[in-house]
Amino acid sequence: MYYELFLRSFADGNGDGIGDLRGATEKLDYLSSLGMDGIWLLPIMSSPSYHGYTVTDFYNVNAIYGDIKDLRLFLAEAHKRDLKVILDLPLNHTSTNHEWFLRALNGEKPYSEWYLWLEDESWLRARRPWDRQQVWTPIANTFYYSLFGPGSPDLNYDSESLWHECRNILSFWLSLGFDGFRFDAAKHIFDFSRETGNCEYQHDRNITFWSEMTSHSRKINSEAIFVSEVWDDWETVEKYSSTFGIGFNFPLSYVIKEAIEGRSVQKFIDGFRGTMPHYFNNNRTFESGVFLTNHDMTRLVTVMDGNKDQALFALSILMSVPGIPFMFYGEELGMEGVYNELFNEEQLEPFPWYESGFGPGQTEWKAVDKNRPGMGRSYEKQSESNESFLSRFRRILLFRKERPWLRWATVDNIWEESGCLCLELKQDERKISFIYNLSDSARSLRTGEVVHILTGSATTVDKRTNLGAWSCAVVE
Ligand code: ACG
Repeated sequence: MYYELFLRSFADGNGDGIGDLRGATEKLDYLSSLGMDGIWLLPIMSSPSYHGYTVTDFYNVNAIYGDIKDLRLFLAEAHKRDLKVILDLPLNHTSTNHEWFLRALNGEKPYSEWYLWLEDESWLRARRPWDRQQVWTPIANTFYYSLFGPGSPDLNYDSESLWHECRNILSFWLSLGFDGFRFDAAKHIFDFSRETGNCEYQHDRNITFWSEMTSHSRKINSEAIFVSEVWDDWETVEKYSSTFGIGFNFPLSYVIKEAIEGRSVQKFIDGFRGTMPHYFNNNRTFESGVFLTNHDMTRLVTVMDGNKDQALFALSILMSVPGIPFMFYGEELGMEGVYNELFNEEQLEPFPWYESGFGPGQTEWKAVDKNRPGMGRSYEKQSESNESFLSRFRRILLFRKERPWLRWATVDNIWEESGCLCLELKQDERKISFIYNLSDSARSLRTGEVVHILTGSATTVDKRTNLGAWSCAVVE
């Protein structure tokens, strides 16, 4: 299990109100107590943006987070606790303030070749595939290609010397002790076609690029971990995943949430078959990075309209599917937040350590709105009770932690019975069944002896189980 950590909002180690590496180092025991095996660190390189995806120096830590020494300590302390750490690396673009871009504007080589400039007026008609936004930004007498907006000019990987630079970047971070990378925007390396003058994903060329980068990394650390961010349908995710070893399963995150919203077992079964086909057999060439939400999405409790039982139910489903679960920071507290593309700080609010909103380590870099003091959402408040959202959430995580074999399990069967969803998994001699009630009222069905209630309530009498609303029972 991996924890997706946004340093700025997590824990402050130097009293400036901004989360940093020292602060996060202090909280590693907390992450271990949640059952985590690793951390996905959102970008930490020098950057003018709060999210860090527009980089100004690929070989340095953003000064607000600390320095290389702080990073080494963070990595060493994480490793002491058997926590792997992967770095989010946005190689698709830079900041407009990156020296490379500034020198490119001056016409200096090789930098001028490292970005994409308008060569034909007709290219201006190109639009971003998913929302039809324009992709060319005017500057001086020309335009540069910038799929993610004017602040992030795309790098042009037609240039050989850029590939060389990327290999150096990977070597740099791996030598510092990172265990691998979450490769940002993996399908975007080549996403503009000179031939048609349109945005078009060139999947084969992208995969060639990533094969080169991952094999280079494996020469430095043969066990390096790579996770691809390919936000797309299942077929596209699958195309890329073998190269990386782990591919984020975006479609599954929708299937789980939509099935709950629609209270539809059939929707889940159809979606699951479509988004996890590789888990029905043993011959896998990659694993799924499974998750419910991330920093580009509305938070879990908010999606569930504030219904915490449904949120825990969603987590129970996630914790029973094969693959590697990833969890966005703060979801364990039931933090709320709506994703807003233009101002996406909304779901990045400071992690509330204290009920008063203040105290040592608390970050205060932005105003809080959805997760205010006194709402009972803090770590402090929720640690007082065994029945708090945090305590219930943690128990579900620990259930998974105690069954590491589920990562490699095969799905034996998935079916509907008496309005409930049943999922059976196996590996060698091991077998486990999950029974979920995706509805607002109790259901009764024939089962084996329930040994564990992952969330909600269940009672078994004479092999008949009465399963409460939004409950998940386990027969093992
Ligand atoms: C990554 C990071 C994100 C970051 C960047 C840029 C990339 O996680 O935080 O932005 O460094 C697209 C890209 C992703 C990208 C997101 C934000 N994420 O592919 O790599 O945008 C469709 C498209 C997707 C698209 C998604 C966005 O297919 O490509 O993601 O919409 O909503 C079904 C469909 C599926 C569809 C979904 C959603 O599932 O099957 O195809 O996805 O529905 O409709 C950061 C900041 C930004 C800043 C940028 C420079 O967060 O604010 O601008 O950096």
